[in-house]
Amino acid sequence: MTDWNAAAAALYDGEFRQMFIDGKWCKSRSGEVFEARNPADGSLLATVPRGTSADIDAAVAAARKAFEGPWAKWTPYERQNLLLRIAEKFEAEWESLCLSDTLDMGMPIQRTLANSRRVLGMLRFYAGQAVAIHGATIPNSFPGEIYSQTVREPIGVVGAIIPWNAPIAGSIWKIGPAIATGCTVVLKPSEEASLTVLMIARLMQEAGLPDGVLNVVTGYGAEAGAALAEHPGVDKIVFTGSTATGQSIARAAVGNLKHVSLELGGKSPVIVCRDADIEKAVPVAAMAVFANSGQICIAGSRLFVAREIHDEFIRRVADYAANLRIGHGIQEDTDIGPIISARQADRIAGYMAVGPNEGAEVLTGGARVEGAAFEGGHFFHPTVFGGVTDEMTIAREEIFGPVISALPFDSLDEVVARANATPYGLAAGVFSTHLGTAHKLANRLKAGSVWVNMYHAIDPAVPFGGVKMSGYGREGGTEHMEEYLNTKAIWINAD
Ligand code: TXE
Repeated sequence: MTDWNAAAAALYDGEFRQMFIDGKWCKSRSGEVFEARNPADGSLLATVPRGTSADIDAAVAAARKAFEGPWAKWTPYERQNLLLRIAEKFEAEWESLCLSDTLDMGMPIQRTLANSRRVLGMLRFYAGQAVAIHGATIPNSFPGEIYSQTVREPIGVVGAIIPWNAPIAGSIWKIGPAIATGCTVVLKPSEEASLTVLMIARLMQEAGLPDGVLNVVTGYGAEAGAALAEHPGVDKIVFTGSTATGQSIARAAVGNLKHVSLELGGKSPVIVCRDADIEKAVPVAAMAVFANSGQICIAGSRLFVAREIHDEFIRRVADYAANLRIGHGIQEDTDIGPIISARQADRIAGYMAVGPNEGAEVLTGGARVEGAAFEGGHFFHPTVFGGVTDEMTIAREEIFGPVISALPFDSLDEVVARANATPYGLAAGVFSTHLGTAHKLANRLKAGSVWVNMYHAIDPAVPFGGVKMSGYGREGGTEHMEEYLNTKAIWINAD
């Protein structure tokens, strides 16, 4: 059994960690640094370079040089092998990677460990895709011996900007398809969670990733992130984060008309019909929000429950919430870890205050967790609000914390209209034992993913992404490769 405390002490001890450009580990051009702190107790883990536009320039130049250099000559089979070697390396170092995430961004260690199936599966899925990319020979309308065919080409230098709430999966989702297709990457992790991404770069380098194919520039959004989004040497931006930042990235990308994929926020509905299997639905509906302390883009934060079963159902969800164990992510029995930062905690506290002010009733939680064991961190009791109406702030805005708004409904038409009445469209959940009802709802909900009698399922082979202001583009599935490829038509006159 792993002694996580001993492993944590050996992993980070406040030292300086360099960033990664052109296969070399380096400081920022300015020499500035910023601190990476453990959100569970505020302790210093490491300092990292505060990259700015000068570092982004160097990273983009390295990515371009690699894209046009020997990397372009790698066969799909060589890229496939590299991805498989990276997967092996990750598997061997999996506990360290997960521990790094837990220390740097607070996710309970049991949850990071459990993500392995998906992340290792992603790398192996992309390895399969690397050798499956191909064009077509297309019959045309020209007389004579004129042939037309398509070839798929890598889009070029990809700028990737990721948030702090899932650094391992978040970075592999951006880097994996780039390696599969032959692109190169400049990755800007969140300033709240850089350390695991740097570890990922080191493991990839050890697995044989050529210089310049992946570059990691640590730094702040307004400095390094904005410089990457507007850089004329970048062909595509892939971004996961808030809708507001996604809008600013899309604006910045207009300069050289770079391609853009955005995975943004949500206010996802979970609909519990009167014929739902309540026993099974309660824990799933609760964890649809409380997993990762509510810091997940797909959090099913609007819980619509058929009026006949509403009171009973939300009482059970509240009981379930009250029994979740809150603690440091490093403790193996923790269900609810810390919130990433004081800024995010203040946001959540604001919503917990605004709920009752607008007339919602606190059924459980509704406050920060106090006590010596929680000092230096930001912890909240999982919270369920009853008596919520659609107009309330807590029912409209993404909270990104452990907060459920329970809303009764009377008919399917009504709940579909209310569930869809949001600018977002990332995900939705349906609980029903009636096949027809489940199908009708799944078809009519405006969301990139709909889960029936389950939630949170994400798989390497299944496309994931949003509609409306939750963004565009898909990650996962063969669609994901399309995001990193251009199609070229080649005509041949054989006459
Ligand atoms: O997100 P940001 P933040 C939502 C959630 C959360 C809110 C704020 O509601 O409460 O966003 O979180 C970089 N140009 N989500 O501030 O700002 C930034 O450095 C280029 C939903 O963490 O979107 C980081 O690397 N880049 C979400 C990344 O963008 C910029 C996950 C995300 O930061 C930039 C996280 C700029 N101008 C938050 N400004 C989800 N969809 O999963 C910032 N960044």
